[in-house]
This record gives sequence, C-alpha cells and structure tokens, in this order.
Amino acid sequence: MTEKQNGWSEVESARYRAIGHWQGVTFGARLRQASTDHGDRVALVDRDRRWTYTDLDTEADRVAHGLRGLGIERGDRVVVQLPNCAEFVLVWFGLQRLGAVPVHAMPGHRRREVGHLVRVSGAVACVVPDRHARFDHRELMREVRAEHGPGGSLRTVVVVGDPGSESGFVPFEALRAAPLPVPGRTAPDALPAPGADDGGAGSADVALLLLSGGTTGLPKLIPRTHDDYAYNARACAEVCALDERTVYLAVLPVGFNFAFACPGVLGTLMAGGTVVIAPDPSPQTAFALVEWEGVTLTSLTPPLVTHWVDEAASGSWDLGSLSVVQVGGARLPEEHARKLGPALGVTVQQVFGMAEGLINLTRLDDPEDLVCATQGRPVSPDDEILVVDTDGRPVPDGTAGELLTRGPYTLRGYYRADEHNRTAFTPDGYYRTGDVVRRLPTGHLVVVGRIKDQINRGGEKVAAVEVEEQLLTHPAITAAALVGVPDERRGERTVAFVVCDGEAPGAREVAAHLRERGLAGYKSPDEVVRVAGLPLTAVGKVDKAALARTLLRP
Ligand code: J2J
Repeated sequence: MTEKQNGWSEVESARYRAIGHWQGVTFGARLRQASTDHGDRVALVDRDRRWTYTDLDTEADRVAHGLRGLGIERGDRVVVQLPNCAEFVLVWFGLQRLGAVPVHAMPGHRRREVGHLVRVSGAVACVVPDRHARFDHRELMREVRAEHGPGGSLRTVVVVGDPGSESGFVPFEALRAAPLPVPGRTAPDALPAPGADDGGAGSADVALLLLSGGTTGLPKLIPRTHDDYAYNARACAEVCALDERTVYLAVLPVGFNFAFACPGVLGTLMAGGTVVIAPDPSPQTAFALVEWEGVTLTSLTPPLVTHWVDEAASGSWDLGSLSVVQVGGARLPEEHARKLGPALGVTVQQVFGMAEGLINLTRLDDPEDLVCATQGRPVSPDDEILVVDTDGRPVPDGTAGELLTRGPYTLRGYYRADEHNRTAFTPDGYYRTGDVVRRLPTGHLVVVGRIKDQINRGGEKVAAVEVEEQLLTHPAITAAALVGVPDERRGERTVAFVVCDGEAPGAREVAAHLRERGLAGYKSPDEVVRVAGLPLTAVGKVDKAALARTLLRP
C-alpha cells in the first residue's frame, strides 16, 4: 500500500464518485468552505476557549505555516499523540491544510507503540502534550528520538504546553505564532492546500493513518483517504440527523475513530455544528458541559454507561439538551441499553464500528428491541456485508458467522503490510473483520463473538500475541497465553496464564516489567495465573477456551 494506491478498483472508484459518496474534496478545502458557510458560528470549545469556523480556518493556516517552517511537507507523516484538547483539532487541520498525514496515536501509548508508529509510518515529527495523566510525554519523546532521531526519520517534536529544557523540542505556541505570509489569512496559493481548488486531485490521497486494534505482534496502520473518511463522517452524520444546531461532546479520546468521525468531531464540523471537548470522561465533567454548552449528542464506551446512569440518578443535573447518546466499541449488555435511555432522557444508539471502516448504527427511529438488542446496521447502502462459515460460505440470516465487508469507506489494505494483507482480505477485497455476527432480516447485526485473538477490555483492544511476546521477555516466564475472561465492568478482562521457571511474578511485577519494556499500561494483564503447562487443542494450538474455563471452577 502506498499513498496513491489505496486499493479500490477504477470501476468502484468511478462508481463511488458518480453516486456522490466520494466528493473530491480534501479536508483542508472542506474547512475553508465551512468558514465561508458558517463563519461566525462556534466550531470548537475547550473549557474557556472558543473558535468560530473562521477562527479555526485561520488557525489551520497558522499551524500549517508553522509546520512548514519546521520543514514538514505535503505527504509527510506526523504522529499526533494528544489527549482531549482543542490542539488536537488545530494540529489535525493544520496538517490537512499542508497535505501532511496525521497518525492517530492514543494518549496511553508508550515507547513501544509510539516507536512502532514512527518506524512504520516513517514519521518526520511527533506532536505530544508536556504531561498527561501523571506521565511526562517529553521523557517518552527523548527515548523515541534517541531511537528514531538522526539517521531515522524523526526530526521534530512539537510539545503542547511546556517543552522543557530539551533542545529541539518546539512549543506549539511558537509554531502557531509564526507570522503568516499574508496577515490574518493566507492566500490560497501561499500554502500548498491539497487539491483545494482543482476539482479533486488529492482527495484520493491518504488523509490520515488510524491504528488497528490489532491481532498481531505489532499494531497495523490503516490508511484513510480524504474521500473515504469524509464519506464515513457524513454518512454517520446523516443517520444521526446532525445540523448546525448539533453540539457534540467529545468524551472518548478524540483520536479514536468513534469520537472523531462516527460522526463525532468531523461529522459535526461538516454539518456546521459545535464540538465541545471534555477533558475527562467522568459524568460530572460531562454533565456540567452538557448544562453549560447545551450538548445534544455524545458517544460512550459500555463501561462508562453505568457511571453515567448512576450520576444522572442523583438528580442534580439538567440534561434536557442531550438528545442522543451513542454507545459502542464493545458489546453493550442489553439491560444497560434499556436503562440508559430513560435514565438520561435520551435516544440510545448502538455503534458497532471499526477503524478499518464499516460502521453500523441503530437508527434513531428503530423500535426499542432493535436498539437494545442489536449493534445496528451499516450506515451506507453500498456497504457490502457477507456472513460466512469457516469455509467462507455465506450462512443464512440468523446464523452466526464471520463478518466480511467491503465498501466505499472500508480499507483495502493496511499501510506497508503486504504480507498481512494477503490474509486479512479475501481475493475480491472483503476485509475479514474477525467478528462473529448474526444478521437479522432487517439488516441489523448482533455481535455474538469473535475469532480474532484480540481481547476487548470495554472498548480497549489488546492483541493477545503482542502481550504474550512481551511476557516471554520476563526472565521467569517460559510460556504465556493471554486470555479474555468475562468481567462485570469491562465486559472482558485480561488474564495471563504463565508457565514459570522458579518463582512466578505477580500481576504488579508483570505490569512493571511490561512498562519497562515500553508497553502501554492498558495492555498489562489484569490477573496473572501460574500453570504447570499450557493445554493444547487437537491441532496443537494453545487451548485458550480451556484456560478460561479453569477460572470458572471453584
Ligand atoms: C461489540 N464489539 C464491538 C460493539 C466495536 C465506532 C465504534 C467502535 C469503534 C471501534 C470504531 C462493537 N459491540 N458495539 O472505530 O468508529 C469491536 C469489534 C470490532 C472492533 C473494532 C468506531 N464496536 N467492537 O471499536 O478499531 O470487534 O474500533 O471489530 O477500536 O471493536 O475496534 P476499533
């Protein structure tokens, strides 16, 4: 996969353009247009800071200009690892205006993940906060730079906040303070706005790289084009009936595909609405913002739902403006779905999506049973769905099988991963999701399981293989299997079954070891269980189901 070959055939591409799914407009150009259409409306709110559409457009120019001053050019990849703050959006549009490609890292990622993202993408720069969640990202950047700096691709680190004493770290404020070539607003030709005015060149280019939840040793990068990603956001925005009155509260990390484009930040901005950034996902913070800003829509993962329901029951909040709450990323238990609507006085929408593309939503007017007991149906009439048995043959509706999909916004290949791509897709371009679903006659999907070796900790994805490889670097561990087991709060938690030589390490020691190895904290096993040996299946694979069952016995 290169930037140009995004994998769709000429025939499909022509069709998606003809139908109007792909509009031939880059995100840089879209923001310029939004500033014309919605100029004085408030686009973005972060605590006491506000940007109108015109402000946001000007800010994108400033940031683009500052980034270009650092030598960042069209097509360059830039890892953006920012927590929920307006700067994420400013940097993102600055990069778009320049034609550079943001790589969405999660705030919890550490040396191993960020280093991997830099290496695979060949990123020339990283944008990070100074500190977040009691962690110093400048420290992390020092380590990443030592590995990927001179000689490697990484040249520049931009810090939102205090860059510290490290030489060569650029404060974000300095970046945006550089004088524009034309004061106030850049003339279109002063910056290489990608494809802004030329009827489409550039819109088929990769606009951003998302991170896959992963099933292999290291996470894969997902190329999303301007055309496909804008359609993703717009199709979701249409299902959610977004318009200029929409006030979207970003509670989940904004870099997460769900909060960014389903419809999230991008869908709201494309509809002329207002995006409000929540600095943390607690219901107290969120409900205060709902009251102050008149929030109409937000999105949550299932573990947050019970906290939100409990806090709403306190009766101390006026949530009258809130009309729709989306829940997705992991399976929402039906009884939680049934409680959420009445507790918050909202319409619930289940979301079954993936950074790779396909998004399923329950519709706002679906009957309660569909809303509470299904994970929605595809947002696009051109999403193609197959539910197949282990031989790849389609199964009848109502029967469980693996979900395969292709369509106008689902990837055709991971970035620079030719070998993996050979098995991740069928020969005719369907993405093998690894999810096991049942399709109802209405087209709604019910997620009943998965065949991929990934654990879903309430929306946080953990690739078992990645953690197992790291567990084996512990001196006492000679074999390891990471297994997901049912958990009241998160749906699933991770248990590491380890075979040891000598004394077995406890969960805390294992966590410290994995942290030392540079692995994100959420990937540390919730529990460590010593076993004499790992049971095998008939074909010689580790029998994870048997391991999980051992925990159920008294
Ligand atoms: C069960 N499993 C689900 C659901 C995702 C919107 C919403 C979620 C994601 C996301 C996203 C699920 N019930 N409601 O990107 O835009 C599991 C499936 C899926 C995987 C994708 C979005 N919603 N899942 O979670 O790329 O296993 O995206 O294949 O992180 O999460 O994970 P991810």
